[in-house]
Amino acid sequence: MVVNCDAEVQSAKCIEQSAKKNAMHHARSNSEERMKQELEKVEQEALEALKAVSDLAEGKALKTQYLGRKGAVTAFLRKISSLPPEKRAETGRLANEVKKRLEEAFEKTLQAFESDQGETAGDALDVTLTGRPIARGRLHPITQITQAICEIFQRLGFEIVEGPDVELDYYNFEALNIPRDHPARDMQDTFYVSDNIVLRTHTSPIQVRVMEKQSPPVRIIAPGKAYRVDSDISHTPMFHQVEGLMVQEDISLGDLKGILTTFVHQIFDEETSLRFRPSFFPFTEPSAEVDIRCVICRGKGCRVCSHTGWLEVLGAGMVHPAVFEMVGYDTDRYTGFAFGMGVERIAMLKFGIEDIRKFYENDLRFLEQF
Ligand code: 2U9
Repeated sequence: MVVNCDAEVQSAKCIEQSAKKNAMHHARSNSEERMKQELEKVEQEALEALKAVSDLAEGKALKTQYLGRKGAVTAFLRKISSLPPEKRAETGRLANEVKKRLEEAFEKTLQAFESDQGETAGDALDVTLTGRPIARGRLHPITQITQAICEIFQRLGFEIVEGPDVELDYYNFEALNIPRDHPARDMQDTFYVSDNIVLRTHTSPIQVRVMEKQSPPVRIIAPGKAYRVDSDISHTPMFHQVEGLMVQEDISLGDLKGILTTFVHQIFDEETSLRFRPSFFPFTEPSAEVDIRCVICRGKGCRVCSHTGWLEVLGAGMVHPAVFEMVGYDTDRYTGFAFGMGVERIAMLKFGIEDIRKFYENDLRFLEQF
């Protein structure tokens, strides 16, 4: 250290001052050195102690002892403020390095104990306990019956086709020979989306769309949702239909009766007889309503068949020539039959359900039975 002394008289004082400064410098250097040594010692001690730890609790306690709020390393970091400003940064950096190394070492050891503990808990599992039942879903009864119906017709050579629920007035009414003044077109019966767009009131528009694109032979099944403004014990505003259409040369009412008889025998049983009653639909001529012998009382008469012994399950007929003309089919060459059924009605008879609204209450106690 150089001390500037220009006068002799001052030299004693100078020397004294210089000595003081040197001593202070040494003292400071020493204290810095001591702190570094202390730091090293803390680190070594901590690492040694960590090696001797035998469980998680002990490890955690040791971590607090060194790295906690009142721990050795934290205390050390606080002491740095007593160092001369120019030494603080260096010592601080070293202390933080030690802190980081110790944190890593503790983390590694504690994690090892933690995963050991997991394994111990795993070993303690009582494998003789009965398992928790896994909740299993199932197909909605309407979906089950829709599929059963479709499978029967698929085996008879029909193809499944779907179409939009939101339909043009043209496909839902116009192309099906349903006149402008027909009650089905009334706001009271049909859900209108706009002037010429409706929620389809039957799945028949699907068949029109197919015929527009494809020439005969046509043998299709159109399952899906239909919508009508109606709600009581046997009607819901949304319900399901399966309709069918077969068009080719020489299709007769006999073919229709044969196909529907086979269908009824397969969906109910071989003993179930059918009867065809004359009826009227704008899109078929002649038209029929198809009844089956009551599947509940077998014809004796009961509440379900209103003591008639018969249940109405299908509507059907020979496709009206006006419908064929709308899609450009040659009415001299082709004939065809069409039929339709409500899926809910079939499901209610098969499962013995009296109120159609049960299907749409989402009550698992009801749905789980099917
Ligand atoms: C085209 C031509 C004709 C489909 C048919 C019925 C008779 C019928 C009802 C049964 C119960 C509807 O769900 S329900 O209310 N259906 O009575 N449906 S003939 O006739 C068609 C379909 C498409 C191109």
